[in-house]
Order: sequence, then structure tokens, then C-alpha cells
Amino acid sequence: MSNVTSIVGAQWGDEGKGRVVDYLAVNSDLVIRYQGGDNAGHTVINEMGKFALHIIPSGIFNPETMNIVGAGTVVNFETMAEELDSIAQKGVEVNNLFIDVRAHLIMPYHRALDGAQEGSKTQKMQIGTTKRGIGPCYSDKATRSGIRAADLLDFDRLRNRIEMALPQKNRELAYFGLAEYTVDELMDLCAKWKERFGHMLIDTLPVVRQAYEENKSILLEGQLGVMRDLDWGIYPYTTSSSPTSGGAAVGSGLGPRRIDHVIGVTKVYSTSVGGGPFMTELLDETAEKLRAIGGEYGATTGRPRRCGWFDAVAADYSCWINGFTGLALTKLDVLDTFEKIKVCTAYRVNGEVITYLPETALQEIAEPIYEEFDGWMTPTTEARKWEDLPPKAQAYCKRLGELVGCPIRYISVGPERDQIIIL
Ligand code: 2SA
Ligand code: MG
Repeated sequence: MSNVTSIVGAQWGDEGKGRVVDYLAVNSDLVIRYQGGDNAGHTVINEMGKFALHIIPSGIFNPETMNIVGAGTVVNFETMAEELDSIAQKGVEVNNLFIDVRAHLIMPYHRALDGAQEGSKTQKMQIGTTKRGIGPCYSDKATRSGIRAADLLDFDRLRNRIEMALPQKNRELAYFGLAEYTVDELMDLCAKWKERFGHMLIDTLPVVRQAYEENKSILLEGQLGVMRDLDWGIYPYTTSSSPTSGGAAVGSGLGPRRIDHVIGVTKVYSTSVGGGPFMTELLDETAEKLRAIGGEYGATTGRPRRCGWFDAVAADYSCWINGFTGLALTKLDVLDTFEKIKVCTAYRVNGEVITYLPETALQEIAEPIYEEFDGWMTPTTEARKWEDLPPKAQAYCKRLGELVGCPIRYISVGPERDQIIIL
């Protein structure tokens, strides 16, 4: 029996996927990061230390696990080199890492253009990107002018690709008053990348297929969440790829029917970083308390995250889009000192009460309608099984599961690897 599990962010990103993947990776043969780039910030704390992973799959800490940066990703070799060095310095073996030759390369012009495009927008229109060049790189992928990892393996082809793509990129850079690039300069950079990463570039599909056929345990690791999905998120305030379980199939090379479990990871409150509607956002001292206790700052950019109550309408939408088979609730302990806790169960839009998630424009004017809970006012960080949780915390978790319509499989009560309850 195969065992393929896809780990998906059920909210706006930063749900704590890193800690869930880190936990599950211990028993996985293969971890595949299926989309996105170094915009992600997966915080993992284990016996080797505290890490913020950006592009490297969270299975890297387990020497037995093979880690793949999948075909659906966009890779910046500059930041990947820094990331690899920083985790290697803490004693983590980084030999078990491979990158699919189909992955697209984030070129220096992508990063420059990301910042410039954002900078040219009015504040209201700004997406609040991480300025890592994600959007511009996926744009080039879509227009078929991208440079792929495979191109590094054939320098004649690489030169042709760069010669084809660069004139247009330079026109865009010039439009924003930015420095242009020469073909030779980019070829030199690519030569440097090839030297460092060439041995990791492989066609991962035969490996993935063999692992599947040998009934290995495979984990598909997404980044961000459904609400930042290019198709189903709060467009245009989305990322440029598909964090959903559908994206997991596409980006990893495992057809949808081969995915056995889809775990939706969600905090027991909400956070969002970047622009766009966020219905349950709080702008008062409750938000500050959530931010302070939850450490809600961007793991990549350090930006303070917007904070609010759990949005069950958005989570239900997320469950439908992804077909969750189980939920992982994270950061339950963050609510340990809240006397009252709220959950959004409907919205009021133009005077009408709705219980489904509308499109972006209506989200902008949707007002949350809340159900209120008494807090448990007891530390939960030491709980290791369901029975250890205070009854009010149990009631809260149960209600979240009911509202989302999905069984709860995991509850995390702290950042350490063992601070997790399995149901
Ligand atoms: P991009 O850079 O083009 O993908 O940005 C598009 C939108 O997606 C949001 N986004 C994120 N949201 C949450 N977490 C992210 N990763 C980092 C973290 C973010 C950070 O883990 O904390 O450090 O600031 C992430 N990456 C992108 C982004 O805010 C845009 O709204
Ligand atoms: Mg994150």
C-alpha cells in the first residue's frame, strides 16, 4: 500500500506546516516541496536547533529521508546556497537533496522586477510580496521564456535561452530605471550555480515513481495557503502558484488519485502577511497579544503578521478546495491565556448573512459574525494526548473540526517536535 500525504496550508500561509512536516518526515522516505520558492518561511525547531527553511524541504533533518525540490517550484540558487550553508553549520547533513530539472530558476532580474513592480503600485494595490522574484519568475514560466534547471546542464542551450529572454527583461528593467544585465554576466552566474548545484539536478520523476511503486512513504510539502492560491485565493493578493492539493499533484508528479491523505494545517486563530482582505483581522490589543505570544513575524522578511480570530468559513472553503482528509490544528497553546475566544461562522455582506466564502471584492466588505467561547486559561504546552487537554480546549478544537467538517488528526501545542497530540 502506498502512503502519500500532502500537507497543505489551510489559511493564508504560516499555519505551521514546517512543524507538521518535520514531525511526519521522521517516518517518510521522501519529502517533495511541490511549489513556490524562497518566499516561504517554514520554521522548524528540533533537537538540532531552530531553522527557518525557505526552499529546502523540511525533511532535510532526517538523514534517511530523500528531499526533492519539485518540478513546480522556482529556485533561487543564491539564497539556496546561503540556506544550505546555514543549516550545514548547525550540523545537519545536506547530502540528501535533489532538484528537479524542470524547476525554474529565479534570475537576478526577477528579484529586481518584483521590487520595482510592487514599488510602482499604490499602497492599496500592493500585494505585499516578499520581493523574492516569485511572481516575475512564474510569469516567465507561463510565457515560456523561463530558464530552467535543465538549461544549466547544456551551456549552448542555456546561452540561447538567455539570449532569447534577456532583451525583453532588460527593457522592463530600463522602464523602472534599473541596471540591465548582459548575457555573459548571467552565463557566469549560471556557471557558478552549476558548479555548486549541478550534482543535485536530476529528473526526479523516475525516483518518485519508483518510491511510489515500492510503497514508500511520501510527503508532499506545500508552502503558503489556499487563500494565497493563484486561482482560489484572494486574487490579486495571491502568490503565483498553487499551494492546494491539486498543486501538489501537479508540482510533484504524483497524479491526484495517488495522494492518499490531504492534511490541512491551520492555526487555531488566523494570521496573514501581505495585502488583501482578511475578514477576521483585529486591530486592537487582542491582535497584539496574539502576535506577541504567537511570535507572529514573517520568517523570511520579519514583517509583523496581521492577526485575528479563526475564520471557519474560510477554513470550510479550504477543506472543500483541497479535499482534506484530516486537520492539523497548530499553536493551540497561544490561546492559553485568552479569557474569550471567537470564531467566525458567517459574514454579513451588504446586509445579508452568508456562510460561504465570496470572491475577493466581496471579502473586502464582508463583516465577520462570531461564535464566542470561554478560554481554558490553563497551559496546554505539556499535553501529549487528547485527555491531557482542558475540557474547554477540547470543546474548542472539537467545534473547529465540526465547522470545517473534517476530522482532527494532529494538535500542536508548541514549537518543539514532541509538542504534538496525535488523534
Ligand atoms: P510572493 O512573494 O509573490 O509569493 O507574495 C505574494 C503574496 O503571498 C504572501 N506570502 C506569504 N504569506 C505568508 N508567509 C509567507 N512566507 C514568509 C513567512 C513571509 C515573510 O513564512 O513568514 O517572511 O514575510 C509568504 N510568502 C508570500 C505575500 O505576503 C503576498 O501577499
Ligand atoms: Mg511561513
